[in-house]
Amino acid sequence: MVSYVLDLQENHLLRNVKRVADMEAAGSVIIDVKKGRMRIRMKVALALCVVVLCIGIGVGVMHFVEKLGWLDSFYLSVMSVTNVGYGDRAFRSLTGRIFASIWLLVSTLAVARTFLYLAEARVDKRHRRMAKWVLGQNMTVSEFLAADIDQNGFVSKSEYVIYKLKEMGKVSEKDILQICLKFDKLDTGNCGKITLADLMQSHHQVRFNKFLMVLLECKK
Ligand SMILES: [Ca+2]
Repeated sequence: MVSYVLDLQENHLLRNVKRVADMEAAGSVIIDVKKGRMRIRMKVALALCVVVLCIGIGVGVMHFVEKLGWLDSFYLSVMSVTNVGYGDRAFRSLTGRIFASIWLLVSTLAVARTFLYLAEARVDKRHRRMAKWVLGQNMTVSEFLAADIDQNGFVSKSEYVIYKLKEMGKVSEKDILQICLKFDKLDTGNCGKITLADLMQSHHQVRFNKFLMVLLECKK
């Protein structure tokens, strides 16, 4: 009976979470995913544009200030921006060297950022593919047994959500353990749920501890 009531509460909560999410997104869940993808692509494109701009500026300065040919300018610019730097060519004029000290700093940061965004895009793509694969899988008996965390013979909606999140690699066993420990701390009545009374009690306890610490410091 108790577990039936708890399940009813759980379903009600999950329905509410879904309804709030629906209301907030107003049916834009898919658009949000697309937006996320667009944002990462846009970041990569912008970072690449900055790198190309850095190479372009370098080519211009080397050609007009250092009096190098277009091909040599491009070669030295790419070598410098990509931090390869064979050292077979260098800036000779004072203006060129002053420019290089700032330009190399900016372009190195731009290249580093581009690599960072490229890695981020790759990880994001892998996560999306993983999520799609996990959601497309049907549940086997062994998976059912693994998903039934409290081993009461059935998989509740929250157990299923946790299991799928774990499979997607979005949450680890360690994270779940830490959350469980935090829950147990908040659940002062040890009844398997956090009540308003538990919350008030823990707030009072924190305030009381702070008060004690202030008192002790005053005495010192
Ligand atoms: Ca269960």
